[in-house]
Amino acid sequence: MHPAHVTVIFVLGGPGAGKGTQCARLVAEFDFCHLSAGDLLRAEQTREGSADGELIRTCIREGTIVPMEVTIKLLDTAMRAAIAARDAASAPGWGAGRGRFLIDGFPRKMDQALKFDETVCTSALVLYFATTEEVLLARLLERGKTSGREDDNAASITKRFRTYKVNTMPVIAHYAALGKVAEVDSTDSIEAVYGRARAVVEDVFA
Ligand code: UP5
Ligand code: MG
Repeated sequence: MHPAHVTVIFVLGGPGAGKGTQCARLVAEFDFCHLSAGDLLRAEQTREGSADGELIRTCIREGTIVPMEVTIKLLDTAMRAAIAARDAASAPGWGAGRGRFLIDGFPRKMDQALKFDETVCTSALVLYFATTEEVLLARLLERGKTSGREDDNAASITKRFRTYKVNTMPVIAHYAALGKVAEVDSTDSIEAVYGRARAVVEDVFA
């Protein structure tokens, strides 16, 4: 996709940092299409006839990263479908002729970052939600009481934290070196964090 037609913001941060929560708030106020890589993978996992269901289930439970070809194809397809649906609508919504995407929880490994930049499009910004592991753990265990997510348990959470440190933090460092990272402290209340996130987004699209 040509960068002239699409604007992508990657939304990163540790497991439970509030990526999904803040993206939901941002799309309610700004013109964006929100795509969560984790949600797309969970939908593919349960899709009838999917060849990757078992692989995805195992990776998510083990907190490891699904091979990039699977995730990039899901994202690319979802982006194209969203643009087509928007263009077909009688009153086009988000993006005003330009595809604007919040891509949540991706890329979480350098190979994915480089491949996406090369084959889909480059990102304008990385919105990075940062907080401590203690805060992340408390949020995930609390959510695990009702979420039904197979990875919201102590054993999977430990593995997710390790993968995040080993694979995803270098991605954030890579984009920081390119001057693309806006870091937002996500320790405070949802409302307070949103105030900071919206200021970043407003700045980009002012
Ligand atoms: N909450 C949120 N913000 C709060 C705040 N400020 N104060 C108090 N509570 C707050 O929030 C988590 C919980 O915290 C919620 O209960 C919320 O109410 C509360 P949420 O917004 O869901 O956080 P988020 O960062 O989205 O957490 P999530 O668990 O979704 O992050 P992960 O990055 O772990 O999960 P994701 O779905 O992205 O990926 C899951 C797995 O898929 C990965 O582990 C991996 O195996 C696989 N995957 C890939 O292989 N490749 C990919 O590219 C992407 C995923
Ligand atoms: Mg999420």
